[in-house]
Amino acid sequence: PKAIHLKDYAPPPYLIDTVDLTFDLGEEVTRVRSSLQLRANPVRLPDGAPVPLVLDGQELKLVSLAIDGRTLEPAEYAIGPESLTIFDPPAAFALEVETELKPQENTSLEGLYRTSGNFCTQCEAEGFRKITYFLDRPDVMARYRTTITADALKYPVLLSNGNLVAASKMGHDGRHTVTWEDPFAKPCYLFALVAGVLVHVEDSYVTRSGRTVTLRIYVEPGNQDKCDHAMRSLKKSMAWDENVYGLEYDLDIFMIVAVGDFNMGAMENKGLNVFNTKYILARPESATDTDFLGVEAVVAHEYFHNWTGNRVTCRDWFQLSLKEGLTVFRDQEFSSDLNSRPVKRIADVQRLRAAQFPEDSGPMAHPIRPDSYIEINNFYTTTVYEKGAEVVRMIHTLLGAEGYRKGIDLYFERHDGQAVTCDDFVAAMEDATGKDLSQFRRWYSQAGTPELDISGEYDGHGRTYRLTVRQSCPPSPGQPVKQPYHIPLALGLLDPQGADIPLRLKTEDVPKGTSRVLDVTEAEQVFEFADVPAPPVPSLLRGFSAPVKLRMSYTDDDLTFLMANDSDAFNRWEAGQTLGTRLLLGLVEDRAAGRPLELSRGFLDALDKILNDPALDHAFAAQALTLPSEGYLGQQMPVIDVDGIHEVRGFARKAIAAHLRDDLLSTYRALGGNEPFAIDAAIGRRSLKNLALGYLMSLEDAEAVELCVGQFHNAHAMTDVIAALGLLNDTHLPQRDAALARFYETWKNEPLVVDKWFSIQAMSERPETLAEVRSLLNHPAFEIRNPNKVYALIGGFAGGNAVRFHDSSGAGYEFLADQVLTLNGLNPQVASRMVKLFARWRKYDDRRQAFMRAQLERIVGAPNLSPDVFEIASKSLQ
Ligand code: BAL
Ligand code: ZN
Repeated sequence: PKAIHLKDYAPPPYLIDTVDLTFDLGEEVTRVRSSLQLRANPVRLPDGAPVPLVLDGQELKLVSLAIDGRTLEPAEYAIGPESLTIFDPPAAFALEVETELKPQENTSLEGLYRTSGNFCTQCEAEGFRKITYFLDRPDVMARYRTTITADALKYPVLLSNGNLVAASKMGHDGRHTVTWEDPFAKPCYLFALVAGVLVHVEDSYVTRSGRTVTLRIYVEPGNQDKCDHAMRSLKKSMAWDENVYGLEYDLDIFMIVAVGDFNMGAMENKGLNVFNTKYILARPESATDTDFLGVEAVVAHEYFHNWTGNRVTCRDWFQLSLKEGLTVFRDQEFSSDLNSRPVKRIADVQRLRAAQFPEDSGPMAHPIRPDSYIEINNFYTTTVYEKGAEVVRMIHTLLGAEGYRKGIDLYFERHDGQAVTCDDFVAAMEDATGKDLSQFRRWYSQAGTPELDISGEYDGHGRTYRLTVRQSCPPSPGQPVKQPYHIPLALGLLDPQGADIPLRLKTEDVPKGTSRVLDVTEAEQVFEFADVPAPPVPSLLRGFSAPVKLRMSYTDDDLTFLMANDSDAFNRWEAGQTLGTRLLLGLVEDRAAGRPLELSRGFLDALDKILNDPALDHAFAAQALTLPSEGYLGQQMPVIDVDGIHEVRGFARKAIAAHLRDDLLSTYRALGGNEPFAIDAAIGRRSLKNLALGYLMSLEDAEAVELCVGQFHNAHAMTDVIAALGLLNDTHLPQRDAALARFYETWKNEPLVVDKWFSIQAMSERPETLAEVRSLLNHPAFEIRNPNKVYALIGGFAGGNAVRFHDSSGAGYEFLADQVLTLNGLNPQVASRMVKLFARWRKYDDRRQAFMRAQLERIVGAPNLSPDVFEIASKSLQ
């Protein structure tokens, strides 16, 4: 497979103005007729000189080909494995292409495929070429008209983008036909078609300018009662986008279809979003609070794409973060406005650190705008998405809300209906505000997580405080040396009483607030504050104002002080995590050196204060009482001590539980009411209650077990049931197997709940887990063709169970490689996600490295490797 480079971008030689598609859906063969109106691109070919037209196409059978009504002779075109070339087309012409495909054999879930007997499409990034020959690139934008003909009984619902313009009744042949028309030009990756037996729930929304939009969510029969939350989330998204961004929906109908087989979370096709059921279906009995928040965020994300992605799209796939980073930032802000802002920020930063930081320091590190790729599907990464969102957030921080909004308005004024670049976005931000973002652009071109080293010095005579800020960024593949970034450093200074000090730089006449953003632009920079009455404790990178690693020589007392006093809630949490990380890593060393383990009294007291602070938001308290994850701890070590981290973290949990047992019990009892479900403060109560139960269960005493088993049997909300089941799942108690059996029996007809059942078992810390996971592969409910099942069982084990996956026997690695090779032949996108779990192999000890390397080599040497898997496995070995 060959790499594609950003530097080689050239505009398309031909443009397509209109696309008229006719689908004849069949059980054996589906026939697609495509009529395209094409013309030479004047930008590319100013003299109109003829060049061959090369259309993309994969796994298609060409039936007929005509230009302006004339069937082409075989000498006039050539078919390659992935293309159709027409040697000498006119400057403007109508092209008719007829192809046949077999969606029922399509297990890749790209292009047109079957799910639960229905037809469905996924075209981003390059799936449209599996439907018909086309210029499958996002800078070719056309208006689409889609006609679908199918058996009226098997496929009563026929959907495509835009507005329904014609529908026939069932004919004598038992078939019916509909036509959809999308008035907005779009790239082909936003095309969608759905056909099958579906029911829908309907609502409507009146836009700010008074237009009524029909809203429909289509699901398989039996799921209608699980759509309320998604529909409410959609309406909230529509209102939020009007209020915060001034953006209104633009078609008469907005449709969502939820399908059970889907590689991604969801897809923003124009007017016809297709969703993984996981992000639509939610009822309190069968979905957790996390699921509810996920539905809200993903519904919003896809809806927001209507402007950031669809109306203004990407020129090429290197610009993916243009739409994804921006849209993730938008959905994060939406969720923050609807729920608790600090708790959301903590969750987003945890996610960034858990997935993006490792990616950014490993073999797959790439800038948010990559320079090259072999398979674009491999670049739907946490870097492009989550770090991309952080980059947009930093622009928001540097420009302020008002400046940012001016930039957004200019971006749409300039680029509505266009396919543009990340640079166009930044230029709009600059031009609207006058802010120079030239150095800031390095965030788009440099990979790796920058590091900030900060030290502070207080001068009592001069009442000044000097902060020295040094920045650096480690090398990443292809980028040995990095230039300094423009980093917004939000900070405050706390006086000995814990109050914020007014902040005046020595160069300023008056203080500018008590929390402010400094522009860090140099490799080393000094900021000197005046009128500082006593040695302060600095609160740095407030709200995690930049995606960097911060090093500051805080004492344990400083951190405890910040935990208790910082006016920035994120940094209160962060101080606890920093202290917890420091203590746990110290214990890992103690264990390795054979020293006895002991958890610091000061830390226990600080946790005690949090647990017993009645003023604290419950959800925030639960976050603050959670120890840094095993994955995060591992990232801080030069060689990850998997077993040491697992054991020490378990030890610390027990020590905390023993110290706080009575308070944990009373917290549990106070919050443990089996209250009716609501998506509000009850989420926080449940998370703190289940955190308390988790600590208590680490002691495995009879009282805790009784509470846990009782909760499992009696709880109404799935959040509580799953929390209890997850805790039992790590034990060898007889109640464990009984609970798992009962859970399956209760929920065996709900695939999304069965996914939870698989993933819980895959993540058990019990030594038997790998054997159990192997046998679950043969469970009747497991289906390797279904991505959600793979993510739950195989992904749950290899990605969510460090201590068992990295078992020193290497058996976990062999298991994962076996699954990757099976999936490679079925669904390369899913296989590639799984092989990524090997990417960090160099972070482990020699023995584990050797085992993982051997499995990667085995994968790279396997026959018929997809470009998806090849790219990840080979880059991991480099
Ligand atoms: N565009 C792919 C799915 C998403 O990011 O919304
Ligand atoms: Zn997206």
